[in-house]
Amino acid sequence: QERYNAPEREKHWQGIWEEQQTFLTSTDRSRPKYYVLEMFPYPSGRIHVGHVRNYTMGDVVARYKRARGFNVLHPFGWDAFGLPAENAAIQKGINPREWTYENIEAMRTQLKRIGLSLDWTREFATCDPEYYHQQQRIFLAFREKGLVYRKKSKVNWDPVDHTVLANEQVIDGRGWRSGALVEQKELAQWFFKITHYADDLLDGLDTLDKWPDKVRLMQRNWIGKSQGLLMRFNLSGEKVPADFGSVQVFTTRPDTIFGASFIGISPEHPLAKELAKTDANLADFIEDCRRIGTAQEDIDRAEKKGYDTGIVAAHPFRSTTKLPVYVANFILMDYGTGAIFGCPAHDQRDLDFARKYNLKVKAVVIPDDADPAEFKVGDEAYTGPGRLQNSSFLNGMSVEDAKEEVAQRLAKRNMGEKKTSFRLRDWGVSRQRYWGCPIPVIHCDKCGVVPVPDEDLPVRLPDDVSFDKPGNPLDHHPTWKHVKCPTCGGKATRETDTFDTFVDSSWYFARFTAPHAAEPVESAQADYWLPVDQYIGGVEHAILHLLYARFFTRAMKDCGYLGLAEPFNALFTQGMVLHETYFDEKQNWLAPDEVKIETENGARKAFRIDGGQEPISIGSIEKMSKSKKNTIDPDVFTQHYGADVARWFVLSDSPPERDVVWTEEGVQGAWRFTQRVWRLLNEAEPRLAAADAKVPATFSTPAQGLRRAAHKGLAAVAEEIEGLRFNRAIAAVYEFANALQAALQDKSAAGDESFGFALREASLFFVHMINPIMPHLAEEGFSLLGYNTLLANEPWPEVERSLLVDDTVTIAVQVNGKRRDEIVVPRNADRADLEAAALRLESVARAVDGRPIKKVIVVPERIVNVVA
Ligand code: ANZ
Ligand code: ZN
Repeated sequence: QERYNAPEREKHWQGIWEEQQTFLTSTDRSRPKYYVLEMFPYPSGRIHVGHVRNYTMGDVVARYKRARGFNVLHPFGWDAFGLPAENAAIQKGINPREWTYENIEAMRTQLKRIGLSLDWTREFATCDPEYYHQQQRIFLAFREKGLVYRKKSKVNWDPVDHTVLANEQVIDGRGWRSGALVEQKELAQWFFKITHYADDLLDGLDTLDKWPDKVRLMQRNWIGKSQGLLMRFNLSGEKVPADFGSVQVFTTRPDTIFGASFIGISPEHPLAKELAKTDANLADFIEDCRRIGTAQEDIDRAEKKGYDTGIVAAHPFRSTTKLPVYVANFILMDYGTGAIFGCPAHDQRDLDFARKYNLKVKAVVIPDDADPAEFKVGDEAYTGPGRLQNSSFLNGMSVEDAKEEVAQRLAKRNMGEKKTSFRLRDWGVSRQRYWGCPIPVIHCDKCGVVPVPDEDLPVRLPDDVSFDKPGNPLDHHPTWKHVKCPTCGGKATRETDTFDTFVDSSWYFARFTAPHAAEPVESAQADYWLPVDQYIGGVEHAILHLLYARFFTRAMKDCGYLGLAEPFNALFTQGMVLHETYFDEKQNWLAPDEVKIETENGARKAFRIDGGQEPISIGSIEKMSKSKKNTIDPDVFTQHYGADVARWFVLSDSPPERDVVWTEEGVQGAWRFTQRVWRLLNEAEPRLAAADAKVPATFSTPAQGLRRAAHKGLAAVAEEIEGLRFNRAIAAVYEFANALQAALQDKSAAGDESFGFALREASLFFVHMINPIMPHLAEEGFSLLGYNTLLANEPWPEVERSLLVDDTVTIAVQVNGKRRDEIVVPRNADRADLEAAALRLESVARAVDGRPIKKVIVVPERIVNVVA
C-alpha cells in the first residue's frame, strides 16, 4: 500500500470543504450555539508556528463541538491598524494600506493550508472602512453617554523632529529617528472613562470561573482597589505659600503613622509648582523628573530622588514631631492625592528614599513571633502583619485595629476621611499616528468640538499620504483636515488623532456575529451568539486587551448595542512554541534548516548542511524569533509534511497552556504516526466488507476487547478535548492505535463475524478520534472506509457506557488439573467463549502436547480445566 501523500490529499480536502462551504456558519437556531474564537492576528506578513498552535487549538474545539451537534461560530479577522505599516511606508516607501492588505492576502493563503474550519465569509480587517465606520459611531455613542472626554495628558515629544512618539519609538529615552532626548509634553487627548466601571470590572471577575486564576489576579491588581484614608497634615515654615496651610495625603497604612519620617509630594503637585516659582533649584529638579518617561516601569526603575522644600508638616498625634516635606520623583500626581507620608520601615520605596536622604527608619509593626528588642529593618521594609509598637495609643494593636483607630480619631478632628482609590486610570485612546481609525470629530473655533454627523461617516483615511516629514501625515496632508464646521459652516479642522489599536480589538468579537451589518452590531445575532464560549490567546493580552474588551462590552451595553457585560465566558491562554538556537564560531545565528544534527554516543552535535566539518554550537531553547533565526516556516513545513503533522505536533508534547519545544524528532514522530494511522486503516478496510452490518447477538472475546478499547478511546478523546487537554487527547489516540494494531494482528479473530463488526466500528471511531486534530487524514480515512459523505458533517458517535467499565475477570486455566496459565475475559463471557479462549493459549497447546482433548470443564468466572 502506498504512503499517505499528505500535501496532495490535504489540498484535495481543503478544496472540497471550500467548494461545499462546509464551515459556513449555520442559520439553524434549533441547535445550541458555541462561539469559539482565537485572538485575531496582526497581519505582519507571515504566519508563524505560534499562530499554528493557537489556531489549531481553536480549530480542535470548533470541529469537536460541531460534531457534538452545536451550531459553531468560528470566524477570523485581522487586527490591521498599527505602527509597523507606517514603518514599512517609511523604510520601503510602500503605502500602509497596500502593505497591510498584501500581508493579509499572503497570510490568508497560508492559513488556508492549515485546514482550519473557519467561516471565511465573516472575515474582516479592522482597517476596512466598513469596520471602522461602525467604530466611529460607537465612539460618538459613548461620547453621548458621557463615557468619553478630552483632557490634557503627557506624550513623548521628540524636540528635533517636532513629533509625538509612540512608546515603542522611544529607545533608551531617545527618539528612534532623531536620537534626540525625548521630553514630555502636554497635549489635549481623548479618554475613555473606563474608571466609571472600575468596581463592576472588579466584581465581574468573580463570575469568570472559566478564566485562569492568574489572569483574574492580574486584572484585579491592575484595577487595584485600595481602601485607604485621606489625611490632612498642617504645614509650617517660612516658605509655606499662601493657600497652602495643609497638604492632604492618601494612605492605605494609617496604622504606621508613628513611623512616619517625611512627607512626599509629586513634582506635579500644585504645592511643588507654587514653590518652584521662587526656587530655581526646585524648578530644575522638577524639570529633571519630567525626563523619566511616562511608562510605569520607567518610574519604578528610576532611582528615587527628592528635593527638600524646607517646609515641615506637623505629626497629627505628636505635635513636637515635624516631618520634612520633600518633592519626590516616585510619587505620581494621578494617584490618590499626589502626596504621601513616608514610613520607611514598612514601605520599600520609602525605605530606599530614607536611606538616601538619611531619614529616620522606625519599625512600628513587628511580626507576632518577633522579639521587639531584636526586630530590625535592614534593606527590606517589613510589609507583613503584626502588632504595633513605639506607637503611643496604638501599642499592642493589630494592624487592622490600628488602621480603624487612627481613622476614627482623625475623623473626629476633621483631619481624615476614608477613601477608596483605584489604580486603574482612564484609557487614553488618542494616537498621533496615521494608520489608525480616525477619531470622528471636528474642531471649530466658535463651536468647540463638534461630532462628525452620522451621514458624513465614515471619516476615511486619505490614501495619498507622504511619510517624508516626521510626524503624523494626517496633520500635514494638504487638504484632508480642512473642513467646514457641521454646526456653523465656518472654517474648521478635523481631529488628526487616530485611535489606539486596542480600541479596534475591543469589540471585534461582537462584530463577527454580524460582520457586514449596517449597524455596529445586530441585536438578534449578538444576543444569540454572545458571549464567546471559548476564547483562546496569548497570556501577553491578559491585562490590557481583555480589560478593554470587558469595558467596551459594558459601555456598549449601556449604549443599547449589547445585552451582556462579560464578553468571554471561558478563556484559555496557550503557551509558546520554542526552538533550539544555533550559532557559529563568529556568533552568527544559524537557522534550523541550515543545520543538521548528528548524535554520537548520545551527544548531539550540530553541523552546517552546506559542508563544514567543524561542529557549530547548539544554544539554548528559546521563543522563536527572527533575531535568533530559530523559526520554522509553517509554509515550507506543510508543503513537505502536511498540515496534519504540524497540527498534531504542536499539540502533542506538552499541555497546551505550557510552552512546547519544536524538535525534529517530535516532528518525525508525528509524521510516522500519520503514516501508521493510514496503514492501520488500510489493513482494516479489506476485512470490513465481509462484516455483517447488523449488531451481532454476542461478541467474541477479541471483538469485545476491541470494542472496549474503541469506546474507551473515543470517550477519553472527548473528555480531554472538553477539558482542553489536547496532549492527553493525543495520548488516548496513541493508546487506541496500539489496541487496534494488536487486534488486527490477533489471528484468532479471523473469520469471526462479531470481530468484523467490532473492527468496522473501531475503524470508524478511529477516524472520528483523530478528526479534530488531523482533519484531512480523517476525511481520507473516512472515505477509505467506504463512506461517501464528509466526516466534517458527521455527528460524534455515541459510546456505550457499559463498554467503558472494566468488567473483566481473571480465570485460571488448567490442563488435567494442573495450573498452566490464566486468561482475562469479560465477566459476562459465556462457556463457549471461555473454552475457546483457553484452547487458543500457546501454553495449553504445549501441555496437551498433541493428545486428543476429552473434555473441557468450565466454571464461569472461576476456572477452565482442559482434560486431555
Ligand atoms: C503611608 C504608608 C506606610 C504607605 C506604609 C504604605 C506603607 P496602594 O496599596 O497601591 O493603593 N501612595 C499613595 N499615593 C501615592 C502616589 N501618588 N504615588 C506613589 N505612592 C503613593 O498604595 C497606597 C500606598 O502608596 C499609600 O500608603 C502611600 O504610601 C503610597 F508602611 O502611606 B502609604
Ligand atoms: Zn462651528
